[in-house]
Amino acid sequence: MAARRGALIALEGVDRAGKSTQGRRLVQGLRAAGHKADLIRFPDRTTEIGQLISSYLVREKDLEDHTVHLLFSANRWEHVPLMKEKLHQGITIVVDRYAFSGVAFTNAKGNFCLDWCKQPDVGLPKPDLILFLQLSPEEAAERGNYGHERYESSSFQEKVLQSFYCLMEDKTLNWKTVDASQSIEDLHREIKSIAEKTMEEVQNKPLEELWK
Ligand code: ADP
Ligand code: 2DT
Ligand code: MG
Repeated sequence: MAARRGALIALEGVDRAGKSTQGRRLVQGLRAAGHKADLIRFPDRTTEIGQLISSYLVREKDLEDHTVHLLFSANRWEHVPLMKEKLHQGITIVVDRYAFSGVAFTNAKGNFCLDWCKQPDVGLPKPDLILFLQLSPEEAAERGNYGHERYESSSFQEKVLQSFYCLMEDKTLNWKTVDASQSIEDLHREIKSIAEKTMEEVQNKPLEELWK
């Protein structure tokens, strides 16, 4: 029998819902429980493509909208060979944002349909679980003001949320919504338990391709 594989777990949600906090905490918690787990943040601003994306987000550089959409996708694709290798070695990969942020943010610009937005990411490793951290705009506001990066405004974030809801209608994907207003530790416990259940369920199943 083939060796057990790791699970691919994506964290999505509105700004300040706690994706980065929970991503770090989940990998830490899984490792402490004896699992092999790694974290990837998308965009990964450390690669050459990621540095271009970062200069766009901090408004140092203007990039045409199609171009930047494709760069975000390329920034995922450049990780795919290593992601697949790790998953097949039994390492669970937690991704802080994935193709769903890619689609939701570009679609929120208004002149890009969901279908066009999805195409560059078709065939990426399909997440076994997508955790959507749900938080009301009021509660998010209590966690601090928006920064100065592109996309950080409440009107734009509301459009992003509507795009996420459209993507969540796809029942071929394993979306699970969690209440992100809980304390960091309570939410961590809930997320870790859902993650471990998924890891158990998919360990002998083949890795699938996204939107294919
Ligand atoms: P995201 O990556 O979704 O934008 P972060 O993990 O960076 O969110 O968290 C945004 C801010 O909210 C940080 O200051 C973080 O410490 C705080 N925070 C995260 N989770 C919680 C929580 N469950 N309760 C209260 N504050 C939180
Ligand atoms: P953070 O680094 O704070 O998560 O912000 N984005 C992200 C896109 O527009 N497309 C994508 O494919 C991805 C992964 C969301 C990153 C910002 O970049 C946006 C917020
Ligand atoms: Mg974050």
